[in-house]
Amino acid sequence: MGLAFAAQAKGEDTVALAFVGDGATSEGDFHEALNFAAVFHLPVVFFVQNNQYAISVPVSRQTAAPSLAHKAVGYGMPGVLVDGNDVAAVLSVVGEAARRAREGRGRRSSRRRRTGSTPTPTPTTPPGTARTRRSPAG
Ligand SMILES: Cc1ncc(C[n+]2csc(CCOP(=O)(O)OP(=O)(O)O)c2C)c(N)n1
Ligand SMILES: [Mg+2]
Repeated sequence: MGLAFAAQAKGEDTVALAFVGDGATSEGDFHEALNFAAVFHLPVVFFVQNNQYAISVPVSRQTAAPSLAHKAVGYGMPGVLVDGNDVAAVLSVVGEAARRAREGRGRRSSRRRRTGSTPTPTPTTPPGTARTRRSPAG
């Protein structure tokens, strides 16, 4: 987050990739980070590695959301569910997310330079799927 914030301030072409586990998405810090990143259009991609357990707590006991990707919607950012064992699919999804992250940074920067106004929210996009296995709370 800090890296992405600094890169944005310096106008660098950097995207931060943050890795967290499924259990981490149950913690408050995670939600604050997503909110901050979305509001300020930071060039950061949150990669949630869902191995179905937070130590011994199964995903079904961590969230009632249809998938962990749905958590992105509440922050106005796209969420994509992808099969982590499909390397090509992961590469494609992360590449696309990085491109979006860069564009978000660009929109905010150019708008600020022209008008100095507050950035408008990113449109809400329902979680997509990319060659994914279906699971109750993937
Ligand atoms: C609702 C909820 N609050 C708190 C916790 C506690 N918790 C949060 S992160 C974590 C352990 C880390 O889990 P994860 O990020 O999935 O890493 P892994 O254990 O898979 O390495 C635990 C036990 C929880 N599982 N569910
Ligand atoms: Mg886990």
